[in-house]
Amino acid sequence: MSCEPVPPGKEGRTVKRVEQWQLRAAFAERLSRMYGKEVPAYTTLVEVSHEVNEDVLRTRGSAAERLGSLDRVTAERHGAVRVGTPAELRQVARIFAALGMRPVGFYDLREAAVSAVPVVSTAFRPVDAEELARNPFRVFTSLLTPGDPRFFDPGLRARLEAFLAGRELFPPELLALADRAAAERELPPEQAERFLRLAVGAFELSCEPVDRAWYRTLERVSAVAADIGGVRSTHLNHLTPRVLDIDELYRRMTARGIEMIDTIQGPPGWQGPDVLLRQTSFRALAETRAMRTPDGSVVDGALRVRFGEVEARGIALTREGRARYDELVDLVDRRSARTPGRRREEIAREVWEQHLPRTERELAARGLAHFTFRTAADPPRDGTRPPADIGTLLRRGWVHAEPLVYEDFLPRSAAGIFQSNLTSQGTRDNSREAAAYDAGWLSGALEREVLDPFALYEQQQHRSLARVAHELGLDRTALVHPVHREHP
Ligand code: OOG
Ligand code: NI
Repeated sequence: MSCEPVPPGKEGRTVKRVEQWQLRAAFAERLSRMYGKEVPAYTTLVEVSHEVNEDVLRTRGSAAERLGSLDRVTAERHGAVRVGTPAELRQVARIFAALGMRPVGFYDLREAAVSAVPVVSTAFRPVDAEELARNPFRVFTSLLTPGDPRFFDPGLRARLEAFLAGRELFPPELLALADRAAAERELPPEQAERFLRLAVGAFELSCEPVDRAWYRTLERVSAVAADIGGVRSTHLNHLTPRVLDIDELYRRMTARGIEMIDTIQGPPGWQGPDVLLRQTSFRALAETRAMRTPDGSVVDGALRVRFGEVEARGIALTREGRARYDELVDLVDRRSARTPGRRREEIAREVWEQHLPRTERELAARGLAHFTFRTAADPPRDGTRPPADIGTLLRRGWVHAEPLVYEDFLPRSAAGIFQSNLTSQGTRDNSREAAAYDAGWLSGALEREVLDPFALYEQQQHRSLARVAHELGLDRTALVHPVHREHP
C-alpha cells in the first residue's frame, strides 16, 4: 500500500482544453500507475498481457485486431469500485459523467452468487463508437444493499446506514469540477489536473485506521459488506487489462508462480469466434492496514480484499444469441453434474461445438451476434438484384460484416470473481424475502437512466444496415428488422 501521493502526470499541460475522452484516458492511465504501486502483481499481469498481445499480433497478423486495434487493447482497462448508498452512487456517476461514461446494464449479484454478495451493480462506460475507439475505459460499480433482510437484520441495517451516512467519499471540489467537465465536455488544463488528482485520490487505499470490531461484525455477514461499509473511504477493487489470448496468459502467469483461480470464466476456449467475455483472476496478497482496536490503540492488521483480473473480449451477442448462450451454460451445468469426472471446460467446448455456428458469417446470418455492415466495394457482377436478407447478402458477397466487441459484463462471471476471492461464504437467511431491485430501481437511485446494453448494440447495427439498404436500393425495414419479418 502506498500512502504517498501519485506523482502528477503531464496530461493536459500542453493542450489548451482537455476534452472528456482525454480526461478518461488520463484517469485510466493514472489509476493504473496508482494500482501498480498498491498491488505489485498487477504490474506483472499488465506486462504479461502486453507480451501475449504482441505475440498474438505477430502470429495472427491483422486478424488479431479484428476486435480492436492493438493500441486500443493495450490501453484498455476496466476498474471495479463499490459504494454504500444511493447518494454515494450518484456522486460516482457525476465523476464518471465528467469522463463521458454512462451507466449501462443492471447486474444482480445477490442472486448470481452462492456466497453472500449483497450488491447490485451497473457499469459506467462510453457508449458511442467513436468514444469507445478513443478509450473504452469502463468501471463495474456495485452498490451495497443494506435493505436486503436476508443479509442484514434491522439492527445491523440501522447501524450500517448510520455509518454510511456519516462518511464522505468524494470532496465537494472534486464533484464541482466533475459537473463542470460534464456540462462543458472539457476542462481547462489546470482544472483538469486538479480534477484528475482528486479523482484518483478518491480511489486510493486510505491510510486511516479501520475500526476492527465494526469491520469484523460486517465480515461475519459478508466480506463484501465489510469491504464497502466497514471503512470510511472507498478504493479501487481491481483494474483489469485486456488480453488477446487468455489461455496463453493463464499459462504464462502460472509459469511465473502466480496462483490463478482454477478456471477461466465465461465461454470456453474453442475453434469458433470469440464471443462475449472470458475472465480469470489471481488473489492478491494480504495488504497491511492500520486497525483501531476497541481500547483505541492502533495496530497493524492485514486485509485481503483486492486482486488481479484479466479478460479477453469477444463479439457482442444479440438478445437471441444471449438467450442461446444462457441455455448452453445451463446445458453445460447439467452435463457436468451428470459426469463429475470430466472437466467442465471440456464439456463446454463440446456443447459449443454442437450448438453454436463456427463462423462469424453464420453468427451474423442467423442474427445471433452484432455486427456493423458495409456494402462491398466489388459487388457480384452477375446481373442479379441484391437479395433482401442479410444472410444471402453476406454469402453472395454483396455486404461485409465487422463484429461489434462486447463492451459489458456477465453476471455469473462477476459473481464468480467476487466469490473466488472471498475467504468465507458469509451468512444469508434465505427464509426471508429478498428486497427487490431492478434496472428501473437503479435508474431511480442514480437519477439517471441505466441504459440497456442490447439497445446500444442494436442502434449501431441498425444504423449500418440502414446505410447498406440505402446504397443497395433495398427496403430498409426488411433489412433492419429481419426477425420481425421472418416471424410476424
Ligand atoms: C466487481 C466484480 C465484477 C467483473 O469483471 O465481472 C467484475 C467487484 O469485485 O467489485 O469486476
Ligand atoms: Ni472485473
